[in-house]
Amino acid sequence: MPPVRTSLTHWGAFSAVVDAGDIASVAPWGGDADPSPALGNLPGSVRHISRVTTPAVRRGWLVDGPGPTIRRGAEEFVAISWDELVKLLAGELRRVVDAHGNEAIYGGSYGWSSAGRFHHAQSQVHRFLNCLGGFTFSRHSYSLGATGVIMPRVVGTHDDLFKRSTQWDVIVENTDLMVCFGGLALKNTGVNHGGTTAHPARDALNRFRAKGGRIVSFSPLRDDVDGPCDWFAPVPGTDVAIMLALAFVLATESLADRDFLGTYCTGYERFERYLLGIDDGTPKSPQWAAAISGLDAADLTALARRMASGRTMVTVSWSLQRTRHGEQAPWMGLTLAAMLGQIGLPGGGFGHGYGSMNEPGLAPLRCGLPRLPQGINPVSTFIPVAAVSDMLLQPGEPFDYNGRRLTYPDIRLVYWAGGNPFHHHQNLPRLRRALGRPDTVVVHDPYWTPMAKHADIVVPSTTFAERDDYSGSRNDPVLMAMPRLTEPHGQSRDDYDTFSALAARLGCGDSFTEGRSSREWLQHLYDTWSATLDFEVPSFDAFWEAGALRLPTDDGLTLLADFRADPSAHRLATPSGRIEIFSADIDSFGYDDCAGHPTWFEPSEWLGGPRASEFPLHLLANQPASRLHSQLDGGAASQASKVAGREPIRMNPFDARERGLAAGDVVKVFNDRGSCLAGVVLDNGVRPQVVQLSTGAWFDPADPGDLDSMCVHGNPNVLTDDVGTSSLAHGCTGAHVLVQVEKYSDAAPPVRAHQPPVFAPR
Ligand SMILES: Nc1nc2c(c(=O)[nH]1)N[C@H]1C(S)=C(S)[C@@H](COP(=O)(O)OP(=O)(O)OC[C@H]3O[C@@H](n4cnc5c(=O)[nH]c(N)nc54)[C@H](O)[C@@H]3O)O[C@H]1N2
Ligand SMILES: Nc1nc2c(c(=O)[nH]1)N[C@H]1C(S)=C(S)[C@@H](COP(=O)(O)OP(=O)(O)OC[C@H]3O[C@@H](n4cnc5c(=O)[nH]c(N)nc54)[C@H](O)[C@@H]3O)O[C@H]1N2
Ligand SMILES: [Mo]
Repeated sequence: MPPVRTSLTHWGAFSAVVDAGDIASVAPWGGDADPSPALGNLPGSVRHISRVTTPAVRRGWLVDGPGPTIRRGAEEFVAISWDELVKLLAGELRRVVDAHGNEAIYGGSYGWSSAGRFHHAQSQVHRFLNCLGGFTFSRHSYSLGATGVIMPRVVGTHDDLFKRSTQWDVIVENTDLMVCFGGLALKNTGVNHGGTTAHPARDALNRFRAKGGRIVSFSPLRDDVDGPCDWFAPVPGTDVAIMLALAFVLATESLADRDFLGTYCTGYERFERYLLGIDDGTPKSPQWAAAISGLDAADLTALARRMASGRTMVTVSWSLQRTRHGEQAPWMGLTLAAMLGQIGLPGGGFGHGYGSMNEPGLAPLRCGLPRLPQGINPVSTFIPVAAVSDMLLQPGEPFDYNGRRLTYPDIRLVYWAGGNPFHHHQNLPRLRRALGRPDTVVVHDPYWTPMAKHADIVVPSTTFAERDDYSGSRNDPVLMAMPRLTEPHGQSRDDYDTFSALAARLGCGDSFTEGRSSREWLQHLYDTWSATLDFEVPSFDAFWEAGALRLPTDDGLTLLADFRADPSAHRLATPSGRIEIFSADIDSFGYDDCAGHPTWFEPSEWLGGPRASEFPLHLLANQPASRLHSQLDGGAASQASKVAGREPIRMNPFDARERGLAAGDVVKVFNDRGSCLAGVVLDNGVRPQVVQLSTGAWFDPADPGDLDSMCVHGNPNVLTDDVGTSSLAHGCTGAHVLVQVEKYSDAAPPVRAHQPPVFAPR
């Protein structure tokens, strides 16, 4: 009988049967009532054909040495030994640091990597580069690029909006109406950063409905809410106009809570002038919003009245801020909730990300977690994370960010461990040009992702299944042991061991390892953490033996309840200490794409604009239901979702008929930036003129030597615009893009995305 062991991923805990060096099958962990279907990608993932099994170097780099080239992604690789790899890579790092300084290394290394506190790849690479003297880093995330800048300015925090959100049980007990902008997509609650051992959202919504709670969903997709709801399908990208119209009804029908606005907020009067159209002559009325959003004005008026008549939670999904002017939707959602006056009351007020991630609605831990210290970065140069191509293409150019004027550094070496820019970044043809600029691109990954194929030096990493670690996530009640399930495949090594060897060769070995093996680090981090706790936990060995440790949580939270109870004792960390409906600071920056109060800006990519005459379909590039991002795209659950081997594109039968398309057809999806193939799925639950193509299909150029090549697999980021949300945050805007779709009548090229690259002899 093969051994059964328990472990964990970002999308859930499981027990695995391990056989012949791989995960043979998995079963969801006992405590999980609603396991993620993405668990189905795990069997076979250790020895998958797409694993990197040897250290490898792009042939041109080996022959010609470092330097800019557009050949990245188009050349053969040469397998080298670990000794050679360490020598070459340490030598190149030394050269770049000596010749150009540490600022010339871009080590932001954005990406989700795997769960596990110690082997977290981004923490490892940051610690390593800090030991080497530092690196240019990145701020914020692709998840919450706009929120991460706007919300601290207007409500004093962004983390607490998720970590200390109003909990599901409080919503079930107290809320009458959830008004959800961007729906409540349960597919997304499968996932939590750092791992998750339970998925309570589905059950909470069932209990909420059973108690008489109602859901209103604004989304172009019916299935963004599972089960009964009042569904409004607006023109994508028009939620701010809709929220303004709801606010307009509250303001003009004496339904706004002026006491709350006066006591807990600042700047409502300034905003109200805009709302009523006093200065610009445009009242933001339901009629005005109806013309923009395609919804019915009377419906919006009725909804505003309904919202004011009971306990209402206004929630805004994260997708709404992953678009141009993405700062406005969460800020306007907060403003609308403030006008209802229920912020800080149980079940009322504002939520951000119910249905975006498992975390919102879950109880936070009453303690911190074991954490690998990353050291101190002596380099202060950074970019907003989604400006990576801008940085590489425009060294020395100034740019605006959050009230500051910054300059892009001159990057010579790009170091990536634990992320996949060909998954996360926009306008991939432009990214490929940007990656042609540095002297050297280094990638650590267990798999031959498109990013690894675009590297000069590829370092084979182990997966979580091939090493000992433990989990930990701030809103998950269980710390789980993640014991090694099987031997490392091929020549793969833990990132920690690679960095230890590089650090030793570069003369900073002791400061990187502090003399500890990875096993000793696990114990050390656990012991250091347990010494900080005000309650007893078992010894490390006892924890490891038990496999799981339940930690105490803060239960029954309502977001901003403290602030409501005593606004002077619990001042918000904003300049006024209150909710800033008007921000004098933002206003003072004078940006033309982010004003001092929430504002409707016409999107650049939307059905109401001139671009739609050429590209008449609005593509939603949302999160995939069958996997986490690009991870394990070759796994069974992800593969089962493909259509004719391509990523599925969902569309309304009406739009398909107009184009002569049937379910199962291969189509070309295109605009002026690029094109990809996809497989048609028909669905009446998709708003007409909208198509949905999730992210995560591995980029697969028909001709790798052509920087503008079509992706034959269906990665929507060949189409998206590489532009920031605004001068304020410069967040990721990948959620929306205008496209055209047509039947692909040629023989569709084979999908080779999960094949390793071609290797050349030395
Ligand atoms: N168009 C569009 N684009 C988007 C989005 C969108 O909505 N629309 N969403 C954005 C969002 S919210 C996000 S968070 C990003 C996600 O973007 P990423 O986080 O970059 O995507 P992942 O596929 O999770 O990449 C993680 C990589 O880490 C590797 N990995 C796993 N374990 C290890 C390890 O131990 N060591 C090393 N070295 N590597 C490891 C995996 O194999 C994988 O290649 O995408 C963004 N991009
Ligand atoms: N299964 C799975 N779950 C995931 C992830 C994954 O890769 N797979 N990724 C995780 C990560 S890193 C993140 S950051 C979160 C992201 O969480 P979100 O950003 O909230 O997720 P999305 O799926 O991109 O978008 C949610 C829904 O918003 C709707 N929507 C998009 N644009 C608009 C709009 O303009 N108006 C309205 N009203 N609705 C709109 C879309 O129909 C979409 O299905 O998801 C997390 N959860
Ligand atoms: Mo994300």
